[in-house]
Amino acid sequence: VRIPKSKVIAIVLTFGAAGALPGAEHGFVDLPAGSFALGCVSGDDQCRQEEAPQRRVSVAAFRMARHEVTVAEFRRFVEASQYRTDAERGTNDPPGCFAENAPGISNHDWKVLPDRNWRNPGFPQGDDEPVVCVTWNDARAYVTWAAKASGRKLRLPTEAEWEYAARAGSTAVRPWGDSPDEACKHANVFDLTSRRAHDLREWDQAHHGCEDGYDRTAPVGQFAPNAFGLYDMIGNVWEWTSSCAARYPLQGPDAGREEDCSRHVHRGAAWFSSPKFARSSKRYADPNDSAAFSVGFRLAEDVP
Ligand SMILES: [Ca+2]
Ligand SMILES: [Ca+2]
Repeated sequence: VRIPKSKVIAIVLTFGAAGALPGAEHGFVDLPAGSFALGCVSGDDQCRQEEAPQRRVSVAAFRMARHEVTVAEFRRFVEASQYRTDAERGTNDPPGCFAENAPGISNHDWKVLPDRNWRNPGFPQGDDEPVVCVTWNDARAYVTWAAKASGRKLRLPTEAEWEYAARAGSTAVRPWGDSPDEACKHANVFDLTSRRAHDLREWDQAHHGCEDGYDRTAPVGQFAPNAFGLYDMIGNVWEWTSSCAARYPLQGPDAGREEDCSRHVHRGAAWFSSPKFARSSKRYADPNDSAAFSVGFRLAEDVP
């Protein structure tokens, strides 16, 4: 589907004093119903078996948040609800969040650490950066709270919706085209900046051959949006979806799947992702209680 930018309508949401909706300051984009080819595009030599076969699927109209949920937005939820994340309570297995145990240390020392959580992911984060170290359970709790607080039909996107939104009509490997070295205008990925900040002598993943300026997470919305006006769909942080782990092919956006709902799919790769991960069709499933310094989420909303 090809949608002219002029047809992409930004929804400006307004709220009363008590009605602060997480994500509202950045807004949502109305996405039209459409069909698209989900999964590996032909000629993508990084494509993995779980991304195939490519299949045409239809998506109903919905809304997508322009940005990933930020630290400030997540803090408002925590302060209003007294919620404690899985990693803070240590109720996940293993307890804590996958992180660096010291800045710049080899990736061989990255592991789940009990004292890492969204308040302390192991590197400093500004309020406008995407929240990390949140599990799928935590994302669901946030969405449930935000929907009730705002009276809106907020939810996580399905993975089909996510890919439809990320592609925004593109049939290339990435929303901007096929080249990973073009990433740095469009996404915060594992680039030359990230490489300098990490001692990755035994790192088996390649970096992107460009400079995006951020060694770890970046404030949301720093890079060019895609054709739908959405920011950071690729890179910055992986984004939890509402879709249970399941093999392709999908019969519809989510129908007919043999599902493992103890794991959910996250999409889009992150600040420490190499080119083989930072692709529109890449999908990864993790346990519902898994937290990582590279995984967050964004909101979707039903059209009234
Ligand atoms: Ca980067
Ligand atoms: Ca992202």
